[in-house]
Amino acid sequence: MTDYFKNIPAIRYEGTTSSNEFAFHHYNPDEVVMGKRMEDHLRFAVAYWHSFAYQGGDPFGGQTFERPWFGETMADAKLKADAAFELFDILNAPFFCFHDADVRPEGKTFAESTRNLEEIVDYFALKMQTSKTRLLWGTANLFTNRRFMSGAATNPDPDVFAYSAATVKTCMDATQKLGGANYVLWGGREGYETLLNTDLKREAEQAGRFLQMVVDYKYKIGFKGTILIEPKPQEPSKHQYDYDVATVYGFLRRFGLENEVKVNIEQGHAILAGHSFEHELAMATSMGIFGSIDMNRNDYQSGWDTDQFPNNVPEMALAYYEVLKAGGFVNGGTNFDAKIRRQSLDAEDLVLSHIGGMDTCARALKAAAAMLEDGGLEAARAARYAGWDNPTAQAMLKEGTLDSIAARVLKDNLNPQPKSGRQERLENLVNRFV
Ligand code: XLS
Ligand code: NI
Ligand code: NI
Repeated sequence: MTDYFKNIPAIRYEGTTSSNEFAFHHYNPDEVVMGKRMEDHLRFAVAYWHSFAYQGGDPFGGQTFERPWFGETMADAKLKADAAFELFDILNAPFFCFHDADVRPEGKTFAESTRNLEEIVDYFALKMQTSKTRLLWGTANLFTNRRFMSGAATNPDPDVFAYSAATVKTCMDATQKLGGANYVLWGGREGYETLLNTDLKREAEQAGRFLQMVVDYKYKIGFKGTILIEPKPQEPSKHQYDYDVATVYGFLRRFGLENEVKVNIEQGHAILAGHSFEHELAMATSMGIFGSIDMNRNDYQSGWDTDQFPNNVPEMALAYYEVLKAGGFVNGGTNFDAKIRRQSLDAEDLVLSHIGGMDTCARALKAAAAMLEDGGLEAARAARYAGWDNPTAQAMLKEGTLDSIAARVLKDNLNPQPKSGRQERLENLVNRFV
């Protein structure tokens, strides 16, 4: 027990009429939406790195937060774990996510780092015996330490490739031991700063081989979860290889891994790639590689990954619409890859940020479900493509050739007339639900 969150009560659903800020107003875990409890739909996870490891720094200034667990010893790491599980309990959070570097001090050697990780994993396992919180995903931090400055799997130095592979092994072991539902690979430094020193072909081949090893190891240890790649177009490296969902799909196809690996899609990364969040989700579901989401909010002005807590319900509703339309999460969930601002110093801020995130997600989920149940959007979409249900159209798609089609266009004297795309009408329809 720590006294870090003392005086903060367990957060319960009190509904929209309550003015208690330490309560949920929209997130009611037991409320059934489209036949499923809200908690089981949303599968919220607290991100260890933002809530417990982030110290409030930005490029112009260092630490602003003071937390009793900031230190480099195993005792600090355990105190951090105590506080983390206290927050999970306060929020009634079903899941959490972590990187190795968030939870254990770096050792002087690889062996020492691994021992530290194993000790903390055992400590987590003990805590999980009395906590409801499960592991949504584990991952390796292959980007903070200077050894990874030129990449992990794509590093020009084979020893860094080896160190990275060994690190991922320990993190997959940790995830397996804690019963994680997924294992995530975000290619933090997998990219380049300048082509003048970069061999793109080699780096891609290294990355493909690395991912194959991850998949092989998954089968070797009998890990039942999903392997997820998290796309991001820029930051920290100028050109990140896993630019967006479509790029990742191309990479998976190139190495024959499109049936083995799915994607973890982050709102802020979608915005950095010049897409909307729902675009990335729709791309992934259309290609059968949708896995999980990192829910946050990017600043639309800064062009940087600001990782704020989400609060834009109309946008989030369109995102959950894509998730629900695809059948909802299987192993995935809603991870708050979001951090409080560096001026938000207090324990209360950590709690209230999550309450806000969970409430806005709940509002978005309910709006998305109402839109799906209404059916108007899907009916309009189906009507727009109805011509393709015609047998002649289907035959053209399957067997047509340019000359056979040209002959038919001439014979039938085809003269297609444009039809309205009805965008504003559909936007008005959405507006009734958000
Ligand atoms: C960074 C990423 C990172 C991943 C996990 O931008 O979002 O936090 O989610 O490594
Ligand atoms: Ni993320
Ligand atoms: Ni991110």
